[in-house]
Amino acid sequence: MDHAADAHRTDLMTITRFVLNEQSKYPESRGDFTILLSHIVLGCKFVCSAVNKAGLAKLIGLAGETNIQGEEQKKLDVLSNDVFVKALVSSGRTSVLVSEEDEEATFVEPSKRGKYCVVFDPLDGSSNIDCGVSIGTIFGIYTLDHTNEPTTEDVLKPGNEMVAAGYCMYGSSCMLVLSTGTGVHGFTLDPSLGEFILTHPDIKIPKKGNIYSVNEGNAQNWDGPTTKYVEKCKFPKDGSPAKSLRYVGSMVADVHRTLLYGGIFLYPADKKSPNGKLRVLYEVFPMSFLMEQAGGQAFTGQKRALDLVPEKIHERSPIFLGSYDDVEEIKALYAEA
Ligand code: AFP
Repeated sequence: MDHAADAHRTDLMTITRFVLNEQSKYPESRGDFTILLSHIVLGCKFVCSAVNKAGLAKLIGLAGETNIQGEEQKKLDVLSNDVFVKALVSSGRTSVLVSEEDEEATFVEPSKRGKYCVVFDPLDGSSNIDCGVSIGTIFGIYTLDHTNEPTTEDVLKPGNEMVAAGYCMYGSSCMLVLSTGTGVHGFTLDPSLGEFILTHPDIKIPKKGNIYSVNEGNAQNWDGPTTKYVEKCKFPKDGSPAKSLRYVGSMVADVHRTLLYGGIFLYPADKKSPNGKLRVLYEVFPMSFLMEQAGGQAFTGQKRALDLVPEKIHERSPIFLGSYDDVEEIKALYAEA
C-alpha cells in the first residue's frame, strides 16, 4: 500500500483551508479576504452547476437584452451576474463592484460595505455556451484605501495594485485558479464533496512554449509586429519547429491552456478595433496578474499590461500574454517597429 499517496488523498487542502493558512502568516489579518473569497467560491459553484444543467433547464437562449458592449446577453450571463453581485454584496466585504454585464459600477450600501473592490466578468466566452465549450468567470480584487464615499476611481487603478486575481473554468472539470500575489494555485471542484481541492500547487508557466493562440480570422487587419510574429510562429527561420495553433475563443480556456502548457495568447489591436477586444479591468488585468505570478509576461504592444491605468471601467486593450520568452519576442518586434 502506498501510504504517502494515501495520506495525500485523505488530507484534503480545500481552498478555504489554503487561504486560511496564507492568512495566518499575517497576524493583523481579520479574515476579511477569506470571507470574500468564500462568497466568490459560492458564486463559482452556483455557475458551475447552472452551466452543467443549462441544456436541461432550458437556460440556453437569449434573454432578450443587449449588454453595454452591444453583445446579445444569454440567460446564463444574466443569471451568473445576479448570483455574483448578490454573493459579493452579501459578503459584507465589498464597496465597489464592476461587472462586464453592468454598464455602471455597483456601489454597495453603507451598512454592507467592506474594504474590497471586485471587478469581474461573471461568464466570459458566452458565445461558446450553446455548444458546450469551456467558459469561465474572471475576477480581480483591489483594496479600498480610504473610508470616504467610494467612487469609480477606487477601481480605475493599475493592475499592479490588485491584491488578488483568478478565474474559474467551467470545462471538463471545474477549476479555480487563484493568485493572492504569492504564486498561482489551481483548485479542482470535487463534485461529490462540493469543495475546491488544491490539485495544482504553485503553477509555473514553461519559459517557452510551442502553441500560439489568436483569432487568425482578423489577420488582414493586424498591424506589422503582430503579422510578423504570427508569420514567425508558422514559418520560423531559425531552425526551430513551427508552433501549433489552438484557439477556443473563450479567454479562460485559452489562457488556462497557455498557463499549463506554455506558449502565447494574443488579442491584438486591429484596424477595426484599435484597442483590441478584451476589457482591461476584468479580462486583461486578472489574466496578466496570474501570468506574471506564474513566471510569464503580459504586454499591451506598448507596455507591461499591469502598468496600464484605465480611465473607464469598460476600457479595452490589446494583450499578448504567456511564456516569458514568447512574449519577449513580440516585445522585440514592437520595439523595432
Ligand atoms: P464572448 O463572451 O462574446 O464569447 O467573448 C469572449 C471573449 O471576450 C474572450 O473570452 C475571448 O478570448 C474573445 O472574446 C474571443 O473573441 P473573438 O470571437 O473575436 O475571437
